Amino acid sequence: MHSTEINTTQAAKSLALFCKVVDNFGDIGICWRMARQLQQEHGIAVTLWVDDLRSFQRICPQVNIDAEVQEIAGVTVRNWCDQQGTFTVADVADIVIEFFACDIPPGYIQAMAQCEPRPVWLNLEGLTAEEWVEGCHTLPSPHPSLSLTKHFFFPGFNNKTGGLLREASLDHERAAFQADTQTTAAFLQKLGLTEAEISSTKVSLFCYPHAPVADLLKTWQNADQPMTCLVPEGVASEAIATFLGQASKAGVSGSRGALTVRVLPFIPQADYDKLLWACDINFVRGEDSFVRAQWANRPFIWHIYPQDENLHHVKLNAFLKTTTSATASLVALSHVWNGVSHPPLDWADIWQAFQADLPEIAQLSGKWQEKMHENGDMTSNLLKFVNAVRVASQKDAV
Ligand code: TRH
Repeated sequence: MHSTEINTTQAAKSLALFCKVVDNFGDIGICWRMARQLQQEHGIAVTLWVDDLRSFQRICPQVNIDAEVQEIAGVTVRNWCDQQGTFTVADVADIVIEFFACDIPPGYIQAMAQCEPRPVWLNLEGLTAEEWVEGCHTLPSPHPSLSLTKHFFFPGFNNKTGGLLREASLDHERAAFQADTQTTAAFLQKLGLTEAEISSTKVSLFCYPHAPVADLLKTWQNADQPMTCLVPEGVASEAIATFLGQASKAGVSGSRGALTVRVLPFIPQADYDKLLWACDINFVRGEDSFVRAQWANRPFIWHIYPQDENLHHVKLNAFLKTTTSATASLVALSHVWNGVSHPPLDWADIWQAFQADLPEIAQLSGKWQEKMHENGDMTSNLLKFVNAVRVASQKDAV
């Protein structure tokens, strides 16, 4: 926490991360992941302010939705609920992050303006591969009336951006899991998969409700190899219920032709990684699962978060242009999956072309991962930037 004394050389020790859950799980998913990494890998005392503990509990069952303050995995979690109370400089952390431009409490901002030195204040933005991000990353934005400056921080896919969230031990854990078929099988068995399902081609499915899931399921039904589609409860419920002929509830499964669909419970965030590692192909969405799929070493298809005026199509194409793992078949499937194109092609043709390219896509994905590693991880990059801002502001103060 802050003191009113000038603190010239010390590195930042505390951080407050403000998270407003707009919808779904990505907002809290990203904040929770980053909070843990800051604490575990960098020893920062993190306070995560979150306004929707119920959503948080879906991805982290330890969350007590009635607690005002709680400690989870070394992170202080505070229920952010209309706190109009007066904050003092003692409440202000060395680093203050507002996620996705959420408005942090005005009283907190007032207290920030009284701190010496000022905290480093960042607005952590959403992920996009569009080029304009490079010009906006780390830009300062002075407060209109207080002596405070906020900086924009953008995740991204090159070293002109903040990079992507990735824990230091992730690659090692993923490789060990994937190399050990018994561990993988035990994980899948725990989720209810039969032996036959475990040895089939496994696809995880996480998408928004408007995805053309029925078309895809029909295609897989006619596959020449057994396929198992693993879908967390609450995802594409309507299309899944139609396929199953019953409500899409955790534990329910059904088969038609070559395809078995199994509904999984919505699993804790750490296990979601394992699901991606255990499957042969992953359908992911939004931001966080999209990034996790890139570290899973498996081909994936992204369902992008929909935006007005089809802005998301621009973002999707920006990514497909940037990534080195997009074969023409992957682009074609991504386009129909996201409604960018409605070609008169048969779904079976699109899927078959993608399937034929899977070995090549897997190889290209490995190269893409290596390229992303060169940018460093977002949390470390963010802390480097924070230190640079602190050093610069201390020089200005002299
Ligand atoms: O849930 P998302 O669609 O989230 C977001 C939000 O909509 C957000 O407002 C928007 O800005 C962003 O998308 C682009 O998808 P995402 O980002 O993949 O987040 C899902 C989180 O849920 C991720 O941390 C993984 C986690 N998860 C689990 O923990 N268990 C599960 O079973 C599944 C399917 C996901």
